[in-house]
Amino acid sequence: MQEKFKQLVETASKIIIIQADNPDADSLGSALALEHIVGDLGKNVELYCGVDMPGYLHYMSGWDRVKKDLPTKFDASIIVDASTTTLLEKLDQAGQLGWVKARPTAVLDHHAIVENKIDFAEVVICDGELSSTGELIYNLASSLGWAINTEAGGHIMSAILGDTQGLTNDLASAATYRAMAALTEAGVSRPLLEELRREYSKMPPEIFRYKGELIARTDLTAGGRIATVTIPQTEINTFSPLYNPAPLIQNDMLQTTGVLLSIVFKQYDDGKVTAAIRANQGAAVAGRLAEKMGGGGHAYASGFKVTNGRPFNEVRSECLEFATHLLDTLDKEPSDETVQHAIAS
Ligand SMILES: [Mn+2]
Repeated sequence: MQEKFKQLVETASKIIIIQADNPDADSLGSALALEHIVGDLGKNVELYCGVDMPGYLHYMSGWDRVKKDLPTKFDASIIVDASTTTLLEKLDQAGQLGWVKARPTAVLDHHAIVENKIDFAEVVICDGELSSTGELIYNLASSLGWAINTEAGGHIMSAILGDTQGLTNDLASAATYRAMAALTEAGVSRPLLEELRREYSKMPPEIFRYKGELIARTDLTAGGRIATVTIPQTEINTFSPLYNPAPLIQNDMLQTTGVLLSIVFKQYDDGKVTAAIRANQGAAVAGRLAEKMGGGGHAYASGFKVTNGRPFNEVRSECLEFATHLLDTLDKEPSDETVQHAIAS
């Protein structure tokens, strides 16, 4: 597969790097790293993602080169950090998925179990053992002898740190640390990346106040094991452009004694309901819960979206019922595998 990937890149002169509709530090870091690595091979590279890059990722220089329009002319594409067509909805809706299918496509990913696999790619390099697509790109470039300049190295480091939550979760293996060490030796500064990341994830004062409101409104249910809060359309309108409400509060929910799961619901006026689910260590059920509700994700981070007009209260109580059942049977069932479907934002 590695040789095939090399061939695909060498044969093309213009390459599009595609991120799925749920960009994160790993997908953006991977896209930007590849832009440098493949660009240094003399290729013309453009970056595509169907949705805007969220503000908290703007610390990565080059994020603004990611475009929401697919160029009309290109020779090949590389899809990073996703193996499912479910997450290429925007491309499909724009009628442009066909353009991608008509040309050689490579997939670089690390999600172990995937539904609705991308079946049109000639090259799929997917290693479920790796922490991140960033780590996969590091390995790939190293073994192909492709240079990783300091900027590419910084993006790879950001990608790894994103998916491993700063090397703190169990996705970080000994090999991940070795890659981090090699990148450090090559001149990438983690403290500098950290400083930038913190600067860009600061909240405006009105968001700081709003966080207090969300905390006050948080429900602790199922004997204090599940923390939930609901964000109505008016608050989505007022606060979402400034800061995504779910990450604003979910870490604090999980840092509350007894809480195993945190669920942030968003209730839209058009009837749509989304949920962002996060789980603590020892309660690896986020993926299964989301799956039951028609979504997907990882054992500790997942989400779902309901668009069939079911009343909000019905969706919420069904979700809490499933969640409670999963927590009640924690010891009796195998833990989640990594599953990737559409993850609600
Ligand atoms: Mn990833």
